[in-house]
Amino acid sequence: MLQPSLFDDSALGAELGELNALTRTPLTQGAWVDTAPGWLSGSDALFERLVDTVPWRSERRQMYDRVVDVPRLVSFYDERAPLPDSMLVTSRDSLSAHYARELGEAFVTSGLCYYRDGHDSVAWHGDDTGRSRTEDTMVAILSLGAARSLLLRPRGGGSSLRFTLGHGDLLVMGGSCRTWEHCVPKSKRPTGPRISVQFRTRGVR
Ligand SMILES: O=C(O)CCC(=O)C(=O)O
Repeated sequence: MLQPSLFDDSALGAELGELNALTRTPLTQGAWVDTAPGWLSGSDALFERLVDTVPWRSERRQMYDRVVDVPRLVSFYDERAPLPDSMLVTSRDSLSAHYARELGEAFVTSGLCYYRDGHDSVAWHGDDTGRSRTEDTMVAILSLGAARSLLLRPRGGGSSLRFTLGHGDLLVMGGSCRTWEHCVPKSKRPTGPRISVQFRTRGVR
């Protein structure tokens, strides 16, 4: 059950903030992250709609040399698939317009992950399937619902950076982000549900 954010006023409808106020944090090897806390205000109603309307399925994922169950639900919309909510279209198009010059192409696919509670998680991994294995790209993550930690570390280990993401927060990984890995660890504290929406470019997973 989602505890609404004190700052969420879904009754007024969801509204996107300015992307000009993004904070960029340079990482190593030409990777970086942009963050915009509360980018989508009034997002709790969108969270509830997505819980009900998205065709969630369980996930198996290649982790090094094994395929393992991932404790979270997922749904993937390729570039031809209609998105389940017009607010996702608005968010994706706004990100595409903002990053057009730097990225050189649009965000076209949407991957949704549903962490039902603190037991759900995803282990360290990189988004390195397809073109992102060798090319610089961007992955924009819009977080809805309860806040969870997203950790980033250089591929192969090193100290990690922690971002706490929920209730409309935006985080964009860019540059050589393939040289970094990320994870959402389990939480021992009682934790509400979170949905992560990842917008990617063509041929990137
Ligand atoms: O939950 C998140 O925001 C991270 C999603 C993620 O790591 C992925 O699916 O690649």
